Amino acid sequence: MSLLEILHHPDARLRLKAKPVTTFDAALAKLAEDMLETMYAAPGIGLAATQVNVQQRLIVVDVSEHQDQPHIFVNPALTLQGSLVPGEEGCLSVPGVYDAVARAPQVTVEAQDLTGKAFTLEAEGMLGVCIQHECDHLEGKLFVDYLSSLKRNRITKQLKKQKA
Ligand code: K2U
Ligand code: ZN
Repeated sequence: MSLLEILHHPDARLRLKAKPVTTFDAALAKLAEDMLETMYAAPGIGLAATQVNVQQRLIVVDVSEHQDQPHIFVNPALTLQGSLVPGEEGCLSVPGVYDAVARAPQVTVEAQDLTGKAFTLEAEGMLGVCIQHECDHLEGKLFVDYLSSLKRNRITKQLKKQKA
């Protein structure tokens, strides 16, 4: 297994739209394995392929207490249910920044596993929030995009300064 480099905002590659996975092979399984290792090491509870500069529709999530219940979603498609609820979010691609984002309380995920087999999962709570956050990454969207332009510009300036 390998640790992958996580891209940091305002890297333009984080804004690329991921493409559907069409080949379910050992390379895909290795990527998912490396993404999980990278996520656990960060530490984090979710990671999208976009964040490691792979523009494929693949996300990994593990919100379990002992980090032993990984979920792998290939080509995830979400159906959101319920009125939006605000919650504190962070992002491995926006280090050190936490702010409120409103998300749907329930989500139905239609996805494929690493063999290409389709499945459906009903998620709520932190799992539902994390899945919505990761699927935003596949669209090139970051949680800071939900904040005011004033906050976003200040965050971008701060991260550019840290990188310099
Ligand atoms: O996409 C990512 O950067 C992973 C996020 C997932 C996440 C964002 C917002 C709300 C829940 C999950 C990282 O895991 S952020 C770091 C973190 C770590 C533990 C708990 C919550 C957030
Ligand atoms: Zn993120």
